[in-house]
Amino acid sequence: MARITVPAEPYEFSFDPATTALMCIDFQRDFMEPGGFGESLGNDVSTLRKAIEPTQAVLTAFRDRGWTVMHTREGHRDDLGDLFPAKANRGKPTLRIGDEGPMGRLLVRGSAGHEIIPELAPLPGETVIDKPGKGSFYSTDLDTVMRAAGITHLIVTGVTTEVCVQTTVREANDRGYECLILSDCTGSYFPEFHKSALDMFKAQGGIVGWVAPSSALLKALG
Ligand code: C5J
Repeated sequence: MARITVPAEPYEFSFDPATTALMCIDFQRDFMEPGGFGESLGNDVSTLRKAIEPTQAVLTAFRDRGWTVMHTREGHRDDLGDLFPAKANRGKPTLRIGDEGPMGRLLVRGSAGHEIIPELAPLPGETVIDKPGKGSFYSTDLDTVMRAAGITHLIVTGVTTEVCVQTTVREANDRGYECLILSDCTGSYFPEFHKSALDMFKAQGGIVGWVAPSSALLKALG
């Protein structure tokens, strides 16, 4: 397939759609909607919602062309056997992972809050990776699935920029994947962390990846 070149920072990002996946990281109700895990930590979840519309446009572009789309979800086993005390107790929250909330048990697989928001819901045939950690490679088969599909490049969207997106991009970079992070298709509860995470990705010649707005990608696609 012909390569596509996107104006990006620190310099243009070039990819072959046949070896590229669109990654949608943790667009779950637990992070994006009132009553979920994100709000239980004291966050204003409305800050993440501006990433939805641009991500929908990129998803549509990939789906219309039949290109690879993958989703991740952060969450735990029903018996919480994959939840370390270090994660469960961090911050001494009033509600912990596994506790009952308005959308079911917080960050537990199978609960309503663990689902991806309807606006960005996976379609049949799209890979969904369930992960217990922040990074999408830790304790999952994502690397195997991507290598089997011949994927070498990732176009990254998701929440939150400085937590699961950043951890995943760093893990991907160390495994040899080239990552373009779409600045407006990611979001954080903390605008300053969003900005500094994006700045870090592209610093030092793109030490972990490239950054561009979704408009630059969509324009490059024509
Ligand atoms: C967090 C995530 N923030 N998906 N998870 O705990 O970024």
